[in-house]
Amino acid sequence: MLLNDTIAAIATPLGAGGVGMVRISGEKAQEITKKLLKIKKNHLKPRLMRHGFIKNIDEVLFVYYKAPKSYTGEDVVEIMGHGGITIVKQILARAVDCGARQAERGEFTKRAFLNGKMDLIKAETIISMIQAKTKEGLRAASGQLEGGLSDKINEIRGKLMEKLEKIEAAIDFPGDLILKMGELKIEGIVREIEGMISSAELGKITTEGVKIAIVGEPNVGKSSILNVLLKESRAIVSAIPGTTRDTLAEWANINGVPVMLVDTAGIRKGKDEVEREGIKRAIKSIDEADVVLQIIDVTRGKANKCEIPEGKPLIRVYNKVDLKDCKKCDGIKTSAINNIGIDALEKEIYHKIMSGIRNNGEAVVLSERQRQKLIMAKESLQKMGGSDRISMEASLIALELKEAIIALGEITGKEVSEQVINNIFSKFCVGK
Ligand SMILES: Nc1nc2c(ncn2[C@@H]2O[C@H](COP(=O)(O)OP(=O)(O)OP(=O)(O)O)[C@@H](O)[C@H]2O)c(=O)[nH]1
Ligand SMILES: [Mg+2]
Repeated sequence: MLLNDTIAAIATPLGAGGVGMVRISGEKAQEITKKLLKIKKNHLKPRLMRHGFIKNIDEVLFVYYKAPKSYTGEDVVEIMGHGGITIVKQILARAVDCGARQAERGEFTKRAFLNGKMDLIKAETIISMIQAKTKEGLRAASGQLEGGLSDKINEIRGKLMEKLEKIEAAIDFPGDLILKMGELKIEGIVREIEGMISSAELGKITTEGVKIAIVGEPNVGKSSILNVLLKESRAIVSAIPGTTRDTLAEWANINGVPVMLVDTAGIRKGKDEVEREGIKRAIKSIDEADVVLQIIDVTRGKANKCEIPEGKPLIRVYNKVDLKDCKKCDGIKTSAINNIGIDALEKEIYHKIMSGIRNNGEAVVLSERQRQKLIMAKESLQKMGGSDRISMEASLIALELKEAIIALGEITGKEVSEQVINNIFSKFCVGK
């Protein structure tokens, strides 16, 4: 991908709206804008909103940002027209006629990264913010925009580089090849990284959410439970066993955590091919779920507790308590049709989600890629500092240290391959 051409894209969603924006970035942004708007004056004044007409298309407002004080670090012009699909498409087409190239996904943000306007943590944080499903998830991600996490990782990386220098100096004096690990003080850094990894688990949950499968025998009230949790009548409910035949997934917000609820076909010996396929899918969704809700009908005596794999977080939900009390039930008691026990169920779901992680209240939002790198850095450092190894050859220590330094550099983007960069920015939309 070239950096020296000028790109353009529609920056607002394609649909009818109040405003639609086309963004242009690159050396020729000014020149293209002048052609587009038929402006004669030699220079556009930076950061001043102006008014103009694009012939046969629209009446617009536009702002010029002079490099490097722009989102991408290049000359940028943002043109705002009335929000109509044809209008913005036509403005973009005209910009292309005037010399711009249509931008690829995430190309504006990629340029911002390559021009040093932001590191990869910020770029990936922006993806998380755009995808945030709850305000809690958004808050966790946006708190990172100011750069606290980048600072922390850069600081750790800096400390490790200092240690590496010391060790490399020692290697130059063969007499001192054995180092005392204690003198390196690696444990504190390992603990710091561990703290970040566990905070990242919380960050992942609040931004990406978790998957919950609702399973049980036919007719126990699985779809009814889904509907009350969603507060809408999403799934078909009927007294006929075997109503739900396919899996049905829908996002809900439970105490700020985005939760994908998956309603499934009742598990029994399937009567026909379609039902058997539905049951297969139900069993598969148990596998894929982070938490399983097993719904049991209290009127039906001994519950058929279908096989839930050992270790899978499980909540037993005894439903239809309006019909029959259930004193010895070891779970949450509900009546889906009377909205009884639903608050308790939501609390229990939240509790189960959070109990799986170490929660120190601080959420760090990292992509899976970044989390893996943090784990790699930690493991390299731990290889150096095992308690059974009081001493280790300096050249080996240096090797592990370098690994950790590279892994941390890959998180912020200081050391990262072009392929990784392309992969990250392809997750953005066009125009971002
Ligand atoms: N009395 C009572 N009836 C309920 C309750 N929850 C669900 N039902 C009824 O039980 C029947 C089955 O409910 P569904 O939600 O369709 O059950 P399901 O588990 O999804 O059933 P399948 O999709 O066939 O596996 C319906 O007639 C519901 O109205 C409850 O708490 N109390
Ligand atoms: Mg159902």
